Amino acid sequence: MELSIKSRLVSGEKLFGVWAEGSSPTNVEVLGMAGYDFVIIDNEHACHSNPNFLHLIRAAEIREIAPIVRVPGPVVEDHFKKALDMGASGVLVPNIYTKEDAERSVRYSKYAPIGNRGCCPFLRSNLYGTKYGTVDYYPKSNDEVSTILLFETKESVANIDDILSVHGIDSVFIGPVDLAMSMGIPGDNNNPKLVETIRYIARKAHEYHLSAGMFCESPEMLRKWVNEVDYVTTGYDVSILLNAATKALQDFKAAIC
Ligand code: 3PY
Ligand code: MG
Repeated sequence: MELSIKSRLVSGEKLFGVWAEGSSPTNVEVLGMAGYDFVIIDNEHACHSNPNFLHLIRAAEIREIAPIVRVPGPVVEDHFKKALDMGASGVLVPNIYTKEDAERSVRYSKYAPIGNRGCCPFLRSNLYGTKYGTVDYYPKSNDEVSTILLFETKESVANIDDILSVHGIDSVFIGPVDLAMSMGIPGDNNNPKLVETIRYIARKAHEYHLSAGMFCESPEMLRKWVNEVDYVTTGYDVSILLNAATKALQDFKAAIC
């Protein structure tokens, strides 16, 4: 990993991220140029194939935007290994329900003694052996890689103390979309039950000295949560392109009216 957001999160810096749902490295490069701190390459909902997300990680590095990969879930070790070995600076793990899910996430993303990630120092993540050598690479990787758990099920909220006491987790990310669905109130962003639950997750994260991030749909949504969360994602590459393209077309059409 070339770029780490871990120490920046610990220092309380407010960070802004964006999702890569499209599979274009150029999109990632441009998002870096726009000044985002991190990009989440979505391997849960989007359709990146493994060799392609290597290109997205490279594009992120060129523009110094930290590449985080959202793996499909906490169960399959291979998903973590491929993303991190290619040089992702962290993993976002969705569909967390239990303490076992958190333990697996740490086991697959951190080297011993914290986890049990399969070892090889000659990976791209260590610039093929040249970045930290063959001994220092493992502790350095553990220092730099962010293991971020996505709280988006009511079960994860019920088990929050068990989950957050697992050593090796770096951060909590709140997913209001699935969380609302899991609570039986899909799409109801202002529902007091959802609002209270989000507040509770952020408070708990801070109680465990972890940073709390959140998916924000709009600046208005961020205004509501700015005092409770430390970092946010602000949209998708594809929706940013769609909105800008729609507006540009409208503006040009307006010029000939
Ligand atoms: C959700 O809100 O469910 C997400 O996965 C996005 O953060
Ligand atoms: Mg989700």
